[in-house]
Amino acid sequence: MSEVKIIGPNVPNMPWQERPAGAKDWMPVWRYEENPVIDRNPAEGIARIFNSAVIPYEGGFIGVFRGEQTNGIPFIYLGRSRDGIHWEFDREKIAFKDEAGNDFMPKYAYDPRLVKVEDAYYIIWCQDFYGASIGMAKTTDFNTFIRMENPFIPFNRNAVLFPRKVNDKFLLLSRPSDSGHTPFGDIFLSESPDMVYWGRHRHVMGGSENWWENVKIGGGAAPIETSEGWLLFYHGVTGTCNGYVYSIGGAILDIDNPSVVKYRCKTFLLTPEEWYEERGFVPNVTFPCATIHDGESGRIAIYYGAADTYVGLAFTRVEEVVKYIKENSEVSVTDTEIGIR
Ligand code: BMA
Repeated sequence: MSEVKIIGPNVPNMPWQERPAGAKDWMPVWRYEENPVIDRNPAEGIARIFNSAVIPYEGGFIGVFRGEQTNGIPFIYLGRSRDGIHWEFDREKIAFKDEAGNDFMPKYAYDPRLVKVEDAYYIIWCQDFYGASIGMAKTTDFNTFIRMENPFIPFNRNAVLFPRKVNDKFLLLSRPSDSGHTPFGDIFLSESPDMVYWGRHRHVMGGSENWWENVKIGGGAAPIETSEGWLLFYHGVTGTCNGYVYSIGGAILDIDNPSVVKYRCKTFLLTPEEWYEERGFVPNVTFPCATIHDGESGRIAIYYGAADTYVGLAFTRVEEVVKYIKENSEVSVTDTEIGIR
């Protein structure tokens, strides 16, 4: 039995593959051998699906997918799967309504996260609100999707909701940005009593002196509650003469004060190496948006966008990844302080 525990439900049918023989055993994360799990042109009118989020639902899995339409504009599509690996997508994009039941579609929508909090499922994504900003919607049945008030003014991206209230408040990580490809960016935490009014903002962490994440970072998958704190998979970006490179990093946030970083891995956990990560619409991108995890076994499946073209799947065990993050932890003053000035 694992000493580090995931605090959360059991999902015994989650996708899983043991570390393949020969995979680098000094790294705690390994790739699914059949990657990518979603290929190009996955459905009529959609050229690419990537940067997408999935969740266990009714004995199987459901997800919200960034579908790049053949006109180049991204929207969110619903997908369903029995095994978390083979997906079927709705023909039409998700039809968002406002609270009065009128149609309320964003101009575009990308990088969705999907998080169950209490009795509802929340979708959080990036959309136009007079500039790139965060959109939110709520569903209880995956038939009706109600758009909620935009939590922040522009510019902001990479919003990630915590799966439960902390100190009786909903918590959201986000990354204030600019209107372009943003050559900077730290992760901040905001709290809300009602998912409408967000405030008491705290700095969580910024880029580090380690080069793989020295340009900017952003939230990835919804934090996983563990006996060591909130396990966060995030993306870290470096700049090269050929553009940005997006890798996956790991940190552990204090369970009651998640703006305090307890451990932060100085190395990436996964970086573009395979053809589907290095070659695509935007080369050299691994962009985590979700995990599925099993409390009983400690297994974690990480869903990540690859090269802005595919969806990849990687695996780890909570004990292994937490040990690696702790053993390779390097935290700065701005990581460990409460984050208010
Ligand atoms: C970011 C976002 C992501 C994308 C990444 C790499 O700014 O737009 O959707 O995966 O760039 O292109």
